[in-house]
Amino acid sequence: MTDSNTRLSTSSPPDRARRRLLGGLCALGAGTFLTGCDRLSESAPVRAALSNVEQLSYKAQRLIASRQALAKEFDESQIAPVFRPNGTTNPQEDYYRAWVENGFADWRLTIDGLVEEPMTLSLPALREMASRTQITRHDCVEGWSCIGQWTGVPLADLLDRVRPADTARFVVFHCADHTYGGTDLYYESLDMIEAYHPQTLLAYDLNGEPLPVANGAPIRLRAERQLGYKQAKYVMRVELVESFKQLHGGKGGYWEDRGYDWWAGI
Ligand SMILES: Nc1nc2c(c(=O)[nH]1)N[C@H]1C(S)=C(S)[C@@H](COP(=O)(O)O)O[C@H]1N2
Ligand SMILES: [Mo]
Repeated sequence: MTDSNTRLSTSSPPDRARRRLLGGLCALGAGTFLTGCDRLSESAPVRAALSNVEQLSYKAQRLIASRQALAKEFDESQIAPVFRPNGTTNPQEDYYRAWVENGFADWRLTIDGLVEEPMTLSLPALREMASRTQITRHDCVEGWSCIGQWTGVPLADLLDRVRPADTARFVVFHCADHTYGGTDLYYESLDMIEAYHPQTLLAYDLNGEPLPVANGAPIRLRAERQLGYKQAKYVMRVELVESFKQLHGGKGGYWEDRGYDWWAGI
């Protein structure tokens, strides 16, 4: 927990997302307004327009700030004895069975798509990176909740390493499992603000132990301000995209393709 506290004050990942977004807003402002001369800016209609812009950017800031709010974190005494598994709990795909058999020794995470430096990382390489630990409540739309402690790599740190292209707007998580034996692989997606949020992790430990197969071994996404179906398990590949229209059903997630909302904010 000390780790997570210091991390928050030192590397402040939300600032990175904020800078990206404010950078965009400022660029817009610069092109439109900073060309005018002082005299022009004193005229009443221009002053009104400028003040509207100020209000707009204030609202945008408020919006960004609220999107950076932290999900509630809990006390160790509140951790559930067993973290209830749901959806796929034991993937039967041959490649997955083989990974389980050799303790994920030849498992690799791929990060690619719209990035300057695509990467593949082993589990030990992920574990060597700076980590964050958080105790949070998972809320499934089926009407149950569960509190667990997650440890993993902040997604922001991984994104910093691969350097997203300016065109990247979403981060897609491709999973190893075909849910309920169907033909579609599970997948999910987040926008860049959610991806850079300090509580968004690729988690490898649950309650201080390696993540069990039932809960998504070897790594699963934790995006703590989103509902359960966003918390992709068995993540194999992280892909940065401009749009998810071309993927699977085009709605940005396995359950979204089946009618759930893409925005699953709690
Ligand atoms: N790969 C994959 N991820 C998934 C699912 C799944 O079936 N496959 N189910 C989702 C749903 S609906 C929930 S509530 C959570 C359950 O996570 P848990 O098994 O750790 O409780 O995982 C989500 N992520
Ligand atoms: Mo769920």
